[in-house]
Amino acid sequence: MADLLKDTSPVQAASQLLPKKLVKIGFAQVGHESDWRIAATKSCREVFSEENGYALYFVDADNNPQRQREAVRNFIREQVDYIIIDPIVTTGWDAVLVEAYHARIPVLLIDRTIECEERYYTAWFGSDFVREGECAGAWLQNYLARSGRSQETISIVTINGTTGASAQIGRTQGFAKYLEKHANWHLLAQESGDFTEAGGRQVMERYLQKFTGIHVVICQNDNEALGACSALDEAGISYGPGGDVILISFDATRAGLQAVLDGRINADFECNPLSPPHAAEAILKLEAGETLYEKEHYLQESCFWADESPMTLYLEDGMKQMVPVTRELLDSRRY
Ligand code: GYE
Repeated sequence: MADLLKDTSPVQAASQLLPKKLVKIGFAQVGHESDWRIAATKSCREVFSEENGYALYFVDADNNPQRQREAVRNFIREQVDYIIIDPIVTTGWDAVLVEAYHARIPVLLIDRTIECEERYYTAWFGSDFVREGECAGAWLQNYLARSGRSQETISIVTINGTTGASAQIGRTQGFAKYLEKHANWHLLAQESGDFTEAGGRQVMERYLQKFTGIHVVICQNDNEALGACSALDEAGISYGPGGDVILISFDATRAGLQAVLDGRINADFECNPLSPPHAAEAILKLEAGETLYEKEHYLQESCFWADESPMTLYLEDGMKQMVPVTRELLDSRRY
């Protein structure tokens, strides 16, 4: 005991007895619709743990924008220190953001974005969804050229994500640039599968009743793609490399990349779910009294396919190499 007191001043000793002040975080999560979302939630819980000095108020809005806005209002009432939102849709946020602003609670956005004045959020960490859509378009263009099908009429259907989500809007816009370039590419239909496996399956079933000779199916996430696979299996239609239908997906989750490796999905465009550690880093800076100068922060992402041969995508703002999915690559993935 005496030894202990020798090294520690009475003030320090007393402060060590006090519980550490936890930083209160309110996180309004989209829901639990996909593998990607589960990975994002897991990352958030790991990063904002009590052990790391946080009290996390976590709300799963179950894909209901109204519920998500209410969650944020409750965070304001609870006077949390920071609010993190992964907004289901881009619109409808004005009033709530103004309330947070007047309550002087910094708002951090992760993953999806909000259409609002910049002053209403401190920073955003997420993906370039337009670029993801462009990558999918550039890949299809190259793939068709390699298969000697550049001049063929190509019938395309899209299974979109949740309507009005920035991920849906961006991926659609990015791919649309390539649709415009190719008069022989025909978009037969685009319906929302709500980023779920059940949604993907139902939409694909409807498409198969309506259309014959679909050449390309674009699913805006892996869960929808897996749902589409079930519908195609049931209809006895082959897909993936060597199949009748080219299947394109987004996210590159473990299940998605496994499907690439298994020859079910042709190409998968990564969307990185690990933005919570970046948000935590920003919060540490704010806690230390630092100013964040940059508002928008894009995460690193890759484009995957099962082919080992090199393929370069030439995009408006640079190049991207397709990465082959191998067993080793899959084993080394964090989510
Ligand atoms: O693609 C999907 C998820 O917002 C980027 O939401 C995210 C999307 C992701 O449910 O799997």
